[in-house]
Amino acid sequence: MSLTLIIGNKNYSSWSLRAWIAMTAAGIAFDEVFVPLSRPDTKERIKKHSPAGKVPVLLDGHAVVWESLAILEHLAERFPKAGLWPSEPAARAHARSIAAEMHAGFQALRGHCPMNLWRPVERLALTSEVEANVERITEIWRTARERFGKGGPFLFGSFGAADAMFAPVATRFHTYDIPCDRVSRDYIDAIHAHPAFKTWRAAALEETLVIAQDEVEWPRVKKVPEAAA
Ligand SMILES: N[C@@H](CCC(=O)N[C@@H](CS)C(=O)NCC(=O)O)C(=O)O
Repeated sequence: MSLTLIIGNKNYSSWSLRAWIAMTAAGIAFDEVFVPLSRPDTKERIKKHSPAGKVPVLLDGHAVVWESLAILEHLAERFPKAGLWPSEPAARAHARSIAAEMHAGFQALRGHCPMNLWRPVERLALTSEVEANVERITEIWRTARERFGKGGPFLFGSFGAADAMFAPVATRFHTYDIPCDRVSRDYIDAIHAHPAFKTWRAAALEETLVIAQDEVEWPRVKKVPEAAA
């Protein structure tokens, strides 16, 4: 049975990136359907697939799965050998906890520093609420790397569902030049060096659709020249 993933703009859609990178990194084959976000017909087009009207949406035969975390759980169940969650129970419990914490939180960072892969790296002043998010996120990354990350550069060693949840967060740290510790910076670099992320980013840089609310310097749109990417 073939899988189809409905996604939004690669430059901006952080939730779409989560499902896409989990599938791509795990070598799960799927077809991709792009629905441009922030258009008059966006909701209607997504609602043809999912009642929630948000991307990502995974179509798997008769199953329709929405909400990025539910998609990751569905994939982990459907492709047990993909290793989306760590095999060791304590590590797996920890991975699920931080993935859920990400899914439910960090609104200040998400609102202040929208994912915007074509914006040149430039420091942005942060609010105290965003700084509190940064503190907690870097604590999450350091703890996972120190306790469970010995087998590779990702939170639990090899790339998995928890990394998929935090990948867009890592791009925000990079894009807005958010100061952080060495362990966190190495993790951010590992996400950026992952082949699946590079593929997504290259496609994002080719997009032309602009979403004003995600451009923090609006009406100026700062876009890195592709050659310099
Ligand atoms: N909690 C959802 C969030 C999904 C979400 O907010 N997606 C945005 C794009 S990144 C969206 O579909 N926006 C379209 C709209 O609200 O019309 C998840 O985890 O998938």
